Amino acid sequence: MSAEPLETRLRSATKEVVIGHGHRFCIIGERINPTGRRIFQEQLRAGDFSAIERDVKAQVEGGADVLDVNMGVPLTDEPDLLAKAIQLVQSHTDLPICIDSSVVEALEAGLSVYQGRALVNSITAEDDRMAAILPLVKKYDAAIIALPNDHDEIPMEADKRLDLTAKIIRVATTEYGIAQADIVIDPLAMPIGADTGNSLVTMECMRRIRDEFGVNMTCGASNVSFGMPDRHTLGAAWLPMAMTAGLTSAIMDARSPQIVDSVKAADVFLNHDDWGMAWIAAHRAKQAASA
Ligand code: THG
Repeated sequence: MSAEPLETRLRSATKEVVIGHGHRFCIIGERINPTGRRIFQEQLRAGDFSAIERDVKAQVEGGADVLDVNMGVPLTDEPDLLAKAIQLVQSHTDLPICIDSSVVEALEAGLSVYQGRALVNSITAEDDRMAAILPLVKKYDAAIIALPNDHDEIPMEADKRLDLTAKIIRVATTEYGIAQADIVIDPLAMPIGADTGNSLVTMECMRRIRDEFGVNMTCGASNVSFGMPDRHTLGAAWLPMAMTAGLTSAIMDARSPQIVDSVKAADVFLNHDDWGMAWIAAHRAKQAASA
């Protein structure tokens, strides 16, 4: 027996995005993230936010539905930086935001300035993380990404990830009053370069989480190709497979036409794009842009 498929609603001040099993895949642009970008880190430390404006534009043009915003720069006031970045992003786009931080104070600072209904990224199954973050999610009426791991250890067995998913959903709904539809599980995409069996475990988790709980799922799609050559081709193959297994959104490189097009083509074949209208509209927009 399969659980009822749930819908997660995110909003900016003026626009709503629905994540759901019967809907077009939700592309969350990963780019506004200084991890591994030394120059961007230096700019942010110096108060130069110009790269953010460029990253917003490139991802909106590339087809992002939501933008992830992470300001994890070492030795900075992350709450202040994240709040400023969120206000800046909202002044340049009407796409909803996924607020990405491991620092509770930064998540709260981001939520306090955000206009709309945000996606908070993320909690784990650890009781102290849930206790610190879920009251904020409730207070600000946000949705939450949850990772089925505890004490910084990523379980490699699907059964363990399913158990932790069940725990998170039970605690968030019964102890913190979060709607199950607002819990987005990250089934933990791991680099294929570390173990080529990783991807099958993740996809088994996706199928079981969809069938048992009906919740939406997202993951860091770039993780799967980390350390491998030709990352975009791997991402373009992996995402449609994951979509078939129940993945309904991903934090991904929205600037890559190869990856974005493969997702949009898969939406057509999964019957998530009525009459292929979105596919045709995107094609016409590309033709108009190149004319
Ligand atoms: N799950 C959840 N949230 C996440 C992740 C996840 N947030 C962060 C991360 N993983 C997803 N975001 C990114 C952002 C950028 C890159 C990968 C994932 C990336 N950066 C370049 C690289 O590694 O080659 C480095 C920067 C550059 O040189 O441009 O790929 O898994 N819930």
